[in-house]
This record gives sequence, C-alpha cells and structure tokens, in this order.
Amino acid sequence: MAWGDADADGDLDLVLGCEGEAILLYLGEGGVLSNTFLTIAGYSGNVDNVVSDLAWGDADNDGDLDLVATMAPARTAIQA
Ligand SMILES: [Ca+2]
Ligand SMILES: [Ca+2]
Repeated sequence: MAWGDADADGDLDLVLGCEGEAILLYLGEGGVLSNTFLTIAGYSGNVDNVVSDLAWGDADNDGDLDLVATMAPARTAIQA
C-alpha cells in the first residue's frame, strides 16, 4: 500500500497490491477515495505473484510520479 498523488490533482490517491490480484489505484477526491478503481496498466493479477512493496517516486525525472512494485518471486515493475 502506498499513498501518492498519481493524477497530480492535489488529492492523495491510494495504490494497493494484493496476493494474486491486480494492483489497484483508488483516486482521491476531496479527501474521499473513489468507489471505483483503475487497474495499473502492464500488470495483471497472477496467483504466482505476491506484491511485496509499492513505492511512488519520479523514476524517469519527468515531474510525474511513477509507481514501483516489487513482487515475489523476485520481479520489479515500474509504471511511469
Ligand atoms: Ca490525486
Ligand atoms: Ca515520472
């Protein structure tokens, strides 16, 4: 689980990773998380993958937050 402003609208958004599930992004609006969610592109849930950690950062230095996910068995995915 990691908080960050994924859509740069000034509201914190929440990203969740669960065992065997997609990585889910809940968008915040005025302090309330949306009831709907977006699935992070390029990653689909797989029962063989367990998300061990998620972190926001600007990996490509373009000013937008990027998401880094580490999974077990060892694998790392970056959503820019
Ligand atoms: Ca936001
Ligand atoms: Ca970036």
